[in-house]
Amino acid sequence: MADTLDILRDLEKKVLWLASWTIHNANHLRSGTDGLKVGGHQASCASLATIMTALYFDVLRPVDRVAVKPHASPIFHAIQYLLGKQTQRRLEAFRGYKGAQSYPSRTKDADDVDFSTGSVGLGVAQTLFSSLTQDYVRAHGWGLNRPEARMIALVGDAELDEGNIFEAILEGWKHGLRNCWWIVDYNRQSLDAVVREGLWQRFETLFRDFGWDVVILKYGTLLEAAFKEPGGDKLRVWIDSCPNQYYSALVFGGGAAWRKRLNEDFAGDNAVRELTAKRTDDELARLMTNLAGHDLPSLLDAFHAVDHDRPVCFICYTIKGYSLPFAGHKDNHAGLMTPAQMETFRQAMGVRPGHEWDMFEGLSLPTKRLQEFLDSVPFAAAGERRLKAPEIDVPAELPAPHQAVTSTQTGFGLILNEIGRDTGEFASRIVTASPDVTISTNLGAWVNRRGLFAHEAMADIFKRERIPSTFTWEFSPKGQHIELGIAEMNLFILLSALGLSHSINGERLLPIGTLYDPFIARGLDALNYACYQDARFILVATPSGITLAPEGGAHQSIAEPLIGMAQDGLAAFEPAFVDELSVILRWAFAYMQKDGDAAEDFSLVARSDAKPVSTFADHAPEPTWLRDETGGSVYLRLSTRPIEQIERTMTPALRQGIVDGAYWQRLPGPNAQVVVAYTGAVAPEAIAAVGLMAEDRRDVGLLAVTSADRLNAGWTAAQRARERGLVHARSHIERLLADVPHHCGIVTVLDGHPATLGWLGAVAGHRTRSLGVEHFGQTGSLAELYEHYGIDANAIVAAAQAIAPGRPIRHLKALP
Ligand SMILES: Cc1ncc(C[n+]2csc(CCOP(=O)(O)OP(=O)(O)O)c2C)c(N)n1
Ligand SMILES: [Mg+2]
Repeated sequence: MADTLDILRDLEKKVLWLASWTIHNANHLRSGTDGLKVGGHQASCASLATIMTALYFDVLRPVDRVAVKPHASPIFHAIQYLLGKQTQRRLEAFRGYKGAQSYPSRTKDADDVDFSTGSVGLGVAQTLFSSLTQDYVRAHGWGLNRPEARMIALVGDAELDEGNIFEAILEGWKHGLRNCWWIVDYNRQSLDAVVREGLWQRFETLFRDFGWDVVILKYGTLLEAAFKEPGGDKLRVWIDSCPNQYYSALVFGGGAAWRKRLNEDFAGDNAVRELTAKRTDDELARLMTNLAGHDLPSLLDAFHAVDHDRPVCFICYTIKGYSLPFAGHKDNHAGLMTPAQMETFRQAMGVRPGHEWDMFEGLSLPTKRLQEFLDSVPFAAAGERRLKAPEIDVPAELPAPHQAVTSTQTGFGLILNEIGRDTGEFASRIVTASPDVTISTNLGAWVNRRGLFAHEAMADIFKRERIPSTFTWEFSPKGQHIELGIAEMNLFILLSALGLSHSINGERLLPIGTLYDPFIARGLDALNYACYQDARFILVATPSGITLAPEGGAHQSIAEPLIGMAQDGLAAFEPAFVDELSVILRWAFAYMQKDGDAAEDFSLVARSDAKPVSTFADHAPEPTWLRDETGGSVYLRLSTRPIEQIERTMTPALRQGIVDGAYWQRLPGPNAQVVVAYTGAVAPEAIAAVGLMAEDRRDVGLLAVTSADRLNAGWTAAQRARERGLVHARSHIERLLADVPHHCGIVTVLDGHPATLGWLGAVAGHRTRSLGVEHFGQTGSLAELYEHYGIDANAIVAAAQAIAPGRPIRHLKALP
C-alpha cells in the first residue's frame, strides 16, 4: 500500500502538471490567428486532480463508467495520456481543431469518454439513468456474464443547482437505484463566486432522504493528526466554523496569512499557538489546506470502504485551484496562470524546459516502476471499453392497421399493440418510456401486453379487485415499459442512457419515448445531449400543433418542426397517414441501429445527407462518404386528429419516398400553375384545396412531405456534393421538383412554423408562399382555428391565387 501510495502521489502530481500545461500550451504557446481567447479551467482541474487520480489509477474497474465534471476535461485527457489512450498531439491541440475537447465528448474525443458532459447537471443524471438501464438489461436476462458496473459522476458543487439533478434523484428513488456514485467536488465555489454556507448539510439530508448513503470527506490525514495534538480540538472547531469566504481568502493568502489570522484568533491560547508555531509558513499552509479531497489516503479508504450497491454521495471537500497560485480566489474559475507563474510552477514540479510532455519528468520514482504500475492499472487492463452489440433483426414490414378514418397517434398505438403480440427477439428489445403520459400518448395497449418494469413484481390492485379498467398496470422485472414521473428532462436522459446500452452494456435496446409535442422544449437540452453523445432512440410526440384544438394555446406546439430539422442526430418525420407511419417506424428501427463515426467530418455530411444511395445511382462511382449513412435517432411528430386514410398499395417507390421525405400524391402536369406541399395533419385541407383549384386550374400538384428534415438535409448534402465535384448528385426534392414548370407557384402548409417548408421554393426557383402557425394558439374547433391561423383550404387557395398565374378561383369563400 505504501508503495502504491507513493506511485499515486507521483501520478497525482503529473496529472495536475499535464492538465495545467495542456491549458497553458493552448493559451500561451500555440499560435492563434482569430483573436479569440482559447480558455480552459486550471482551477477546476486542480480541484479534482487527487480524486480522479485515486479513481482512475486505483479504484475504477473496466466496467465502471464515469461522467467527468466538464471543466476537468484536461485532467481526464492527462490520465488517458498516461494510460496510453491519448496522444501528445491531441493534448497539444487541446481546444483546437481535432484536438482533445474542452469538455469530455463521447463522439468528438478519441480517448474513450464514457459520457459527454458540458451542460452542467446532465452528465450527473445520466449516470443515474445508466444505472437503471443496467438493471433493466440484467433483469431481462442479458449481459449477466459481465460484472455490474458502477456509474459514477464527478459533480461540481455548483452543478447541484441544476434542477434536472433533483428530478433524477426522485426518479432514482422510485426505481430502486443501485450502483451509482456521485462524488461532489465540494470546493465551495461556482463560476462567479463562493457559494452559500452549509450547503453540505442540505445535500446530506436530501440524499439520505432519498435512500442514498452519504460519505462526507472533510479533513485529510495531516489535519486529522494535527487535531490530536494539544489545541487540535480547538483548531478543528475553528475550521468547522470558518465561513467559506474567509477560508477561501486565507487559502489564497497562503502560510503567512494563515499564521496571522490564527495568531489573532487564538491570541490567548498557547496550545494552538504552539501547534502553528512549530510549522513553517509552507507547512502551515499545507496543513490548513489538507482537505480530504486532496488527500489520497482518505479518498482511497473511503472509496474502497463501500461494500454495498446502494447509491452513494461522497461530499469531498476540495480547494478550487489547489496547488496553483490562484487557489481559493473567488475569481479563479476561468483564471489562467501567467507565463511567469507557470515558470515557477514548472520549477516546483521539477520539469525541465523541453520535457513538459514527458510522462515521468520530475517524478520521484523510477520510470520503470511507474510504467509497470500504469501497465497494470485495472481500469485500463481490459482494453477497449466500448462494447459492440449485434443488430436486432427488424421485420421487413411492420403492421399497418387499416381504419377508414383514424389519426397517426391511434395508428401508433395499434402498430405497437401488434408488435406487442410478437414473441421474438425484436419485440423483446423494445423498451418504452413516458413521463406520466403513457395512456394519453396511446401506449396503453402495448403496456397491457408487455407490462411495466420494476425490480419487484407489483400487481394491479384494480385488476385484482375486479374493478373494470382499460389498462393493466402491472410491474415486474420483465416489464418493458418504464413509467416516469412528469419530468421531460428525465425522459430524455433516460432515452440517452437506454440508447447507449449497446455500447455500455453490450446489449442493444430499441427505446421509444413518448411525450406531448410542446414539452419537447421542456427537456430540449437533455435531448440535444442525448443526440450529441449519439444515443439511439425513437421519440414519439403527440398531440401536436393547434390541431389539438380544445386543449388550447398552452399545449400547442409551433417551433417543434424546426427543432426537428435543426437538431443534429435526429431525423424528424411528420406523417399524415398511418401507412406512412408504419413505413417510417420500420425504417427507424433499422436506422437507430446503424453504426457511424460521428466524430468524422465526412460521416457527418453523410448523416445529414441521409438519403438512399439510389439518388446517385445513375452516376457511378460514388465517393464513400456519400454512401456512409451513419444512423441516428428519430423524432415522429404525430397528431390526434382522425383523418380519412387513403386506400393504396405500398409500392417500393412510395415506401422510399416516404422515408426520403416526400412523394407526389398528385403529380403536377406539364402546365401546372400550382403545387400544394403539405405536412402532417393538415393533409385534408391540402387535398380539399387541390380539389377546389382543380375545377379551374389544370394539373395542380399535391406533394406530401413526410419529413421536411430529411428532404432538406438531402438537398444540402447534394449541393455540397456538387460543389465537391460530384456534378450529377441530385437530392430527392430536386428530382421531385425537376419537372415542375418554372412559372408554377408552390403553396406550403403545415400545423407548425411556416419556415419548416419555406425553403422549398429555393430548390428549383419556384415562387412560394408558406402557410403555418406563427402565433400562440387558443381553444376552438379545428375549423375555427385553421381559419384563424390561415391553414385551411381557403387560405391555401387564396395563397395560390396570390402567387400563381392563371384565372381566379370561383369557389373561394370571402376571407375575413
Ligand atoms: C447548463 C449550464 N449552464 C451554465 C454553464 C456555465 N458554467 C460552467 S461551469 C459553471 C460553474 C461550475 O461550478 P462548479 O460546478 O462548482 O465547478 P467548479 O469549477 O467549481 O469545480 C457554470 C455556471 C454550463 N456549463 N452549463
Ligand atoms: Mg465548485
